[in-house]
Amino acid sequence: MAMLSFEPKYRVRGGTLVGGDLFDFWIGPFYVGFFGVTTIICALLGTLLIIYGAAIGPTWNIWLISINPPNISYKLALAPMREGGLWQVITILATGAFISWALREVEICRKLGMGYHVPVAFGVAVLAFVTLNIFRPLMLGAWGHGFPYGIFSHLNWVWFTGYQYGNFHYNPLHMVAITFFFTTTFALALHGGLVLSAINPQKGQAVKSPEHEDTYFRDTIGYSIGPLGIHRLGLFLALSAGFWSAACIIISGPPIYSGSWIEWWEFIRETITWGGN
Ligand code: UQ2
Repeated sequence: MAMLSFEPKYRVRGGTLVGGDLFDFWIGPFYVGFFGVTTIICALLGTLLIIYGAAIGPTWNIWLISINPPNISYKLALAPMREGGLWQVITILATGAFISWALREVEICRKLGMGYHVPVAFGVAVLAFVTLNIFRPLMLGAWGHGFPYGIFSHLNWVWFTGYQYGNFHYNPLHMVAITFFFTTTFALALHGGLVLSAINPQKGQAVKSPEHEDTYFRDTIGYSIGPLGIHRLGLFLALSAGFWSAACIIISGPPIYSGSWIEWWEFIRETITWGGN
């Protein structure tokens, strides 16, 4: 079915989680819904506050603008607007916008009778953000542990946080996360390459079938995961990258681990005798 006739056919009432029929309409191609309204409100307000924060800050240099969290000494209290309060409000609005967006995706899935894979996937990205700026600061007892909203400033935060734990690349779950990121790009390169090689042939050549794709990999490595399987694998790899990223930063800090990740590996020398010292 052509897209132009498909869309009106499926623009039907229902599937909403909140608000019944009240926000059950489209603006142009965009479904609105209750969560479309909350997304716009949170995103617009948050963006305006970022611009306000830039306006009362020292620079309009796009690389240097930064909305900073409160000083650690404010602990988990609300800070004055100019001293991290803006960051706190913007963090709440950002989280509100992300969760609203995810729930709008859920409503669209329900409308179309589809699975919830896309909102679940987006939810893992939201989890990573919430872990960094809400869960971990809560665990450490101060909003000041969140990262600043700025281009260079967030890079400096990552640098600083990494060095606080010696060398973050020695964090075992950071290693797991990176391995998933690399494997994700590897799988997408294989998949993108395979699909283009089969269905985008030279002029005059026939489009090849999924059987060709399976056979290509059976001929090369004796195994094909299949045209459905590769997408299951891809989603698993990508979600795992996000999940273990959240896990590796949540274990960095009290009450879990506050030493150097380099020294963490000493447990192997201490618990296993390799016949030496
Ligand atoms: C495949 C298949 C696809 C694919 C790809 C494979 C026909 C169109 C890429 C091959 C993938 C394999 C063997 C898994 C590789 C494992 C890791 C961890 C990267 O078989 O089916 O469908 O796109």
